[in-house]
Amino acid sequence: MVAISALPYEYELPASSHVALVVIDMQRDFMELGGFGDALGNDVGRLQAIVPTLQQLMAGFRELGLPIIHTLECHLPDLSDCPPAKLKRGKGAMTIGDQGPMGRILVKGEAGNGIIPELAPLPGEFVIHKPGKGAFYATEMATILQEHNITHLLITGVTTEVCVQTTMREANDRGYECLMVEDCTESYFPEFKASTLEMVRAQGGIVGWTATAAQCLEGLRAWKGAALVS
Ligand code: C5J
Repeated sequence: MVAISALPYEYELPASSHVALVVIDMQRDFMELGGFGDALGNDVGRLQAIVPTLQQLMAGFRELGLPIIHTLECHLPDLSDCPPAKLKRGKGAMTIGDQGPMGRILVKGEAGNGIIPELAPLPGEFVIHKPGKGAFYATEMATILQEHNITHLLITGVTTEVCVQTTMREANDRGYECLMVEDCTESYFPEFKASTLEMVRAQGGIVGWTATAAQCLEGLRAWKGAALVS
């Protein structure tokens, strides 16, 4: 059995497994000045640091012919799809739907809502627009995973304790084997990232596993290699 070296113990990749990479909300709204993260008073600079590692992981998935699912947190221009709690809360200098330097904040199609160019999806990759924090709420995520027989999800993106963790918990409850890639996720709050990593792998992996991108790539290459010789 091939496995990724992970915490709290090895993340097994049976020959029959189907793996996908989930890249959560690597959008200008969270990563750049003038977006939603910045409007809420956060230091967006912290999030930029994971981009090169995530680029390497995405390149590995593409080289191995494995699927990548990108998500964007966004809303229709009339905000009719926005959960009411989201509109009521999170009020900084600017909030969802307000005009910001890169267009209306968290509104689909606005410049600031796009994925950062360094991590742009390639043709054929899945792109999910999500109105909630989790990738399963009011989206086609469940259908895509079922249609492609996906069993294992490597989860990355921003922010660790909000949309990344919510998606991992949703996926875990639906029976997917989930691993959070620790150097491909980030938070505006380092202590929240550290706590999230600890809590998902606590109690024998109550929500799943954590590993680095290098550990994931090593395991995935071995798994693909084993499949080719069998
Ligand atoms: C937040 C996200 N933090 N993508 N969104 O509001 O985590």
